[in-house]
Amino acid sequence: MEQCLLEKYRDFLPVTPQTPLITIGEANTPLVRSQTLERELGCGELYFKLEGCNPTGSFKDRGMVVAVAKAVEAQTPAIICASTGNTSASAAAYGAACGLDVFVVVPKGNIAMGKLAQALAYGAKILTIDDNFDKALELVLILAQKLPVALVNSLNPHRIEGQKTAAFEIVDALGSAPDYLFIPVGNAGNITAYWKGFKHYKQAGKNDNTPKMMGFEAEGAAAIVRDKVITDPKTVASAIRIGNPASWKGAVAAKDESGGMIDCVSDEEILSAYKLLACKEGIFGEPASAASVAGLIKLRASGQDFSAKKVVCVITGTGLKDPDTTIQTTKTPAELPADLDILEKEILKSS
Ligand code: AN7
Repeated sequence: MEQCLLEKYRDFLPVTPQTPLITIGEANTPLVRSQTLERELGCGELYFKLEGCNPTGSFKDRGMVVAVAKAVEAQTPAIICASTGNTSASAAAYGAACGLDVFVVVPKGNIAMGKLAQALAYGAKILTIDDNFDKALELVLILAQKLPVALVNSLNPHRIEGQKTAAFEIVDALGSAPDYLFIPVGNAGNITAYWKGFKHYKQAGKNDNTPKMMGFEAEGAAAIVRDKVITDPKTVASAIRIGNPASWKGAVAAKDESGGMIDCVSDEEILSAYKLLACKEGIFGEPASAASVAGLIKLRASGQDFSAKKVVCVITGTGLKDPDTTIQTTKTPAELPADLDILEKEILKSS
């Protein structure tokens, strides 16, 4: 049996002899080489880190397994988080696996259907508020102080510790760190975690180099890029509809220390990358995930040369989470009579 995340990377994680080595199959996700975009964008090597292959379909499971193991170790009876969807799905799953009560506070109307279905299926208590994610996080921080519940948002340092293992896996797969890491930025925990991971692995002698960290916010929620809190963030990529990122400083440090950048991409650029990724690579990521690829395409279009570079784009969550966006952004096929000739004509017409 494969070693679980908590066992495999225990020397790099806050794992003590008392920490339960829980797992529901997180991490060890594929790093796949591009089939088409590498050539079309003229990258030396282009890879996608498929974090949608985690058990709840997003990268959140890496940090959640550590946060929940530590909550169990501390004998906390319950966990709580605010979420745009993926954190709540992950918290609900790990909480269920460990017999904890799970409370998730989510913004009304702005969480993708698949994510809501997950929290329901895993039996979490869902508290929907008539406000956005930033307000949900604000409230949850106070509740976690008042009540005997552990906060499992990425302000919980164990989350960042777990999430940094994705950087370890990339180095292990490539034999070194890439030249560039493209990653979506919402609450900015993940970019902070990857940067920490690349630095820690370097200190341990696993890689000599570190990548330039290339973070991309959605244009309508680009607080870090604009250097101001966005009070009413808007984007089709509901996962990163966040106007006051909790790990703001971590993201800026990752950018500055690595010589990278934090930029933003429009909804149009996000949706275009989302479709390209599915149609040209066979990779169905959720809209927020496509912000990494949209960022790469944007920089290439502005003349940046990646021809001798190793580039990794993090695909943070699976597209199955958000079927509504797919249906709204593609053409629904017309219904046809069950007739052989008509079907044959249709096929010939489109081949
Ligand atoms: C698919 O679930 O914030 O910059 O509450 O679900 O670490 O926040 C999700 C964020 C990127 C941004 N891609 O990562 C939540 C939540 C996907 C995401 C991000 C999220 P961070």
